[in-house]
Amino acid sequence: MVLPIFEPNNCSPSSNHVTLSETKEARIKFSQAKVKEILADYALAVESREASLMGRKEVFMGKAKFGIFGDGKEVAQIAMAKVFRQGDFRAGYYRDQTFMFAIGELTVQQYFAQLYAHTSVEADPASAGRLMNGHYATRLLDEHGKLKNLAELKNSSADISPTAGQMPRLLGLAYASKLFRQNPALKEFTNLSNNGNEIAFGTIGNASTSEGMFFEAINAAGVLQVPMLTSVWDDDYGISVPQEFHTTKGSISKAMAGLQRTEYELGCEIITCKGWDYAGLIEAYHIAEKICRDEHVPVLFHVQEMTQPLGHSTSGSHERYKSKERLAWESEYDCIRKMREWIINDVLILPEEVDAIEREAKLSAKQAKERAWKEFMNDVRKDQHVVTEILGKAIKQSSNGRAISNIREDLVKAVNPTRLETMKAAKQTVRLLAKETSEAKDELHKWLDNAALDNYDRYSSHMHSISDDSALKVERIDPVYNDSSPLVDGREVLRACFDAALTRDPRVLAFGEDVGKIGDVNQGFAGLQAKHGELRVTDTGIRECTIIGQGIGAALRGLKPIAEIQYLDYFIYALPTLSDDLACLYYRTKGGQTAPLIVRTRGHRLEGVWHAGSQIGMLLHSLRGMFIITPRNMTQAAGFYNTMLKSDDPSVIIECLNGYRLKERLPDNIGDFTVPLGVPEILKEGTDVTVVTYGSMCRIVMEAALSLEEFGISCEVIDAQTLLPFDIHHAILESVKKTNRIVFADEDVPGGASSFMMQEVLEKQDAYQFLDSKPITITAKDHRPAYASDGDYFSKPNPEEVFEKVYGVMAESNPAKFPPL
Ligand SMILES: Cc1ncc(C[n+]2csc(CCOP(=O)(O)OP(=O)(O)O)c2C)c(N)n1
Ligand SMILES: [Mg+2]
Repeated sequence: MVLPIFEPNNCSPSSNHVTLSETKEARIKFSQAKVKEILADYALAVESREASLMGRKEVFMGKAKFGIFGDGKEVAQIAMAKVFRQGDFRAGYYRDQTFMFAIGELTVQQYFAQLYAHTSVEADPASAGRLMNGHYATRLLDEHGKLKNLAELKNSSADISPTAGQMPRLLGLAYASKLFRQNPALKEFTNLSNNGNEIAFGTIGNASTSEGMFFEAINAAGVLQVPMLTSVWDDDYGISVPQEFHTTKGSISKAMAGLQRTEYELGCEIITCKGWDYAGLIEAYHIAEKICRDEHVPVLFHVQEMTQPLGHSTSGSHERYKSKERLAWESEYDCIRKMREWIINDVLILPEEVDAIEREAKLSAKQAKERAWKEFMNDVRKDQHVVTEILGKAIKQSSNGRAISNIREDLVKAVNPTRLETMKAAKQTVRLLAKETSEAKDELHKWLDNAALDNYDRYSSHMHSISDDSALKVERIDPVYNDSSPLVDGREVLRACFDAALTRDPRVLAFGEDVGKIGDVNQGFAGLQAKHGELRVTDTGIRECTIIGQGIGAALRGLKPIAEIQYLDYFIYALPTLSDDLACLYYRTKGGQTAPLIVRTRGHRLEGVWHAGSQIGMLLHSLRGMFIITPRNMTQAAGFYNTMLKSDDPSVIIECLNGYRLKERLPDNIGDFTVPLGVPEILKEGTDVTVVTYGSMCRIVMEAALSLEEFGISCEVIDAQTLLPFDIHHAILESVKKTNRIVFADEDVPGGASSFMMQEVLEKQDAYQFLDSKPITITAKDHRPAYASDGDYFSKPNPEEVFEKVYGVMAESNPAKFPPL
């Protein structure tokens, strides 16, 4: 038997659907307390709508750059908030203001502070002015960067703009509940979970359900059986594009009907409801909550017949693309209008009383908006006042007084001043004062120095953890060996490291394709599922994007996941979530949230186009905010895993695909030793030329260096070890001071990571001034490697090529000693 799709009986009656316990007649017998609650809900809906209306006006008046609002979605969000409890998490999108108000995690004042881009955590706790309006988040970390007691809080993970980008993370937030409920060793972490009772609430627009991430996440939730309650706010449009272009059968609940659980098969529950039906929504959300929270069954909650009275955003009007009929329908079915009618007709409240509630709600929104603007302006004007005063002095003290006076006048005249106007005025004045000395000039320079620090903090800080658990603060612990330390396959070094981590800390877990039963395709986890259980070492479907999301959500909730992407070549499927969500999480919340996920993968070289990837430049360009770690062997990799497991920063660790069977000595302290980030290792000392490389290329370069030695060329070979961060103490500069020549070698495309390293060393470390020869890069060809050993040899740098290129550098500087080969 197929369990029917739930529809509350006054939403869309159908004889097939489950009838709910209460009839409409029963529901309208309201207690006094209930009436109070209904009226408070109505007031909130009206206040939120007013915030949207005023927000739009603020943009049109030039007080904010852009606005996107939650109008037309208010009532459903109030209903959803009723079943959102302490410990629960939200992963949603830009329409959710009313929900955030309703759970008490956003004030109208904070809402406007974000609209204005007020760069203060107190004013805009979600993003400190870094994100455009409508991007919500609660602060999960305290001021020291430590996780708060999440089980006691109502939590929202931090929104991103790419539509459906919240879905992978949502899966992970729900997955954590399953782990907390089913793994007895996690019961002690009462600050993280109450026995896994937490629901992960997702919201997504109807059009965005077309994204692959949506389907991937919903399917995975059905497979995993996790408490993920995904609401689709369906207003029939995605900006200007109507439903028929988005969804098969014009309805996401119809399209997903095959996921519906049955008496005999696990699956998802699917519930539909109308966005204007307050009572129906409340009832339906209670049903959804029970299924999700108690049974850990994922629920897809399709809210239909929503409207968007103000149009998509401030970027254009919806009259351009909605028909007159549609606009008339939207006006009639506006959820606030419908709720008002229901309150008057069914709850029997007098229209005058409802009017009074509306007036009060609107006034409250207006006052909050005004407070937000006042505080924002006070903040911005502080600097404006200081600079106008200094410029005033400069006018008197400078021979360029007239020009400075013009600059000052423009600054004073600015109606809604921004920081950039003040900065521009200061910098233009500094130029005019360049040839003079004066008190005003000194003051202006002092102000500029301080402003640089303040603006760094406002706009560029918090790329990485600043807590005591920052990966950059993990100190080196050397590996320890004894005379009988065994020589084993590299994979066994890793396996021992993972075993120790799983034994040491119940929060550690690993998952990915083939990670569970066979212990990954290279057996780094061999036997560890049998030892530690299926919840700790786990197979997943082939779904790279949501493997990462699973990790992000679990890490946000205080666990220590290692999420595996089987090959670096398949990283591209995971990249959107890594780049848009994980890498910028700490930055976009200004330290409010972190997801210390370790992404494990393997790359560099083995066989063929899709099993020998080294797209490191791609990672460097898209994953700022994460650490990118490229160990040359499995011992270094193990040390880096130990480092990252101690930290609260996210990272990617790229193991050498061709290194698992090479012999390495197993350290006695396999679970304890650590390798610090950003500290290169000199693999071979030399005096003629410095060769900087990393990963699998270390062995190739070493082989070439030994051959070069025979020809009288002394190479200093340096393993960068980590690319982000890169050589934080400038060890490579010291080497260049000695050799005066430098070569960067790797397996990425020309202009990829080798160029990154070159910029780091020549520009950032200023090594250019010590060079006697042209700096060069040795890279793979422009294409990915062709198949088989010859394909590898002719596509990627080989020892002979490294020999010839380095020899060429020496030949150029001393042709007599090093004649052409
Ligand atoms: C990946 C991605 N593609 C395109 C956009 C631009 N965009 C922003 S909102 C939107 C429409 C979304 O419609 P829907 O999901 O129905 O949500 P609604 O705005 O209607 O609530 C688009 C195309 C985006 N933000 N992200
Ligand atoms: Mg829509």
